[in-house]
Amino acid sequence: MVDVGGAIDEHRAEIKGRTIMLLVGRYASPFVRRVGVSLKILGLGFEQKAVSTIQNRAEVEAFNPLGRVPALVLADGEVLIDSTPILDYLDELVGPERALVPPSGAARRQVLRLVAYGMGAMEKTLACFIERTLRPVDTRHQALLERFVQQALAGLEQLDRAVPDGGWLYGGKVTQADISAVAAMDFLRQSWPEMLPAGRLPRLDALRDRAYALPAFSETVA
Ligand SMILES: N[C@@H](CCC(=O)N[C@@H](CS)C(=O)NCC(=O)O)C(=O)O
Repeated sequence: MVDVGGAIDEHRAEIKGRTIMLLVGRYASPFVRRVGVSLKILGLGFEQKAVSTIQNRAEVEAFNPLGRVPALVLADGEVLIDSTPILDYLDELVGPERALVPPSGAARRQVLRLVAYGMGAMEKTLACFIERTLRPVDTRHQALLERFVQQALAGLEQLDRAVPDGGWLYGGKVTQADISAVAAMDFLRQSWPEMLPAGRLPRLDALRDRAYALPAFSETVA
């Protein structure tokens, strides 16, 4: 939760009287996407404010002083930032039976381990994106770029190995591990397609195909 004072005032009209949650950010961000997919899987109604951190910087900062997405505005105007605490809140909201991360024990540890591979891959892909597209050409660091992509692929390779034949990553149903894996894979493929040709991570490709049969995934494509 953040202090929503000052900067957010101009968005009060939008926030006030809200009866459903507002997801701030675009699905081009894998962090926003994992929240969007989770909201849909859990059947929680929400609206989306598809702002860009580059083109709509002031608007994003009104919701999150860090200028990052996602943010989630709750029905009472409270603003949550950062995908992990947002998803933690959603799991709490629906209760342990429906939560996308198991509540305790070995099951929780395993799902969180897989989520960490996906999150790591997203973070390293974002670092590649910054290095390749935002940094001035003459200041780019080739060795760092190679390291970032190797790290992103290492996370995805771990996930690829963990996909069981014909199934989800853990426990026979969709968990946050699957959501984050698909978001991470799509992000690398969209940002740098040559790094992830079809067939390089075949089990993850199969998981992605299964996931895309669900509207939560197919309706949240960037
Ligand atoms: N740890 C954060 C990462 C969020 C993040 O880095 N989002 C990117 C978009 S992919 C962003 O807003 N970048 C803008 C910036 O940092 O200036 C989360 O899980 O939500």
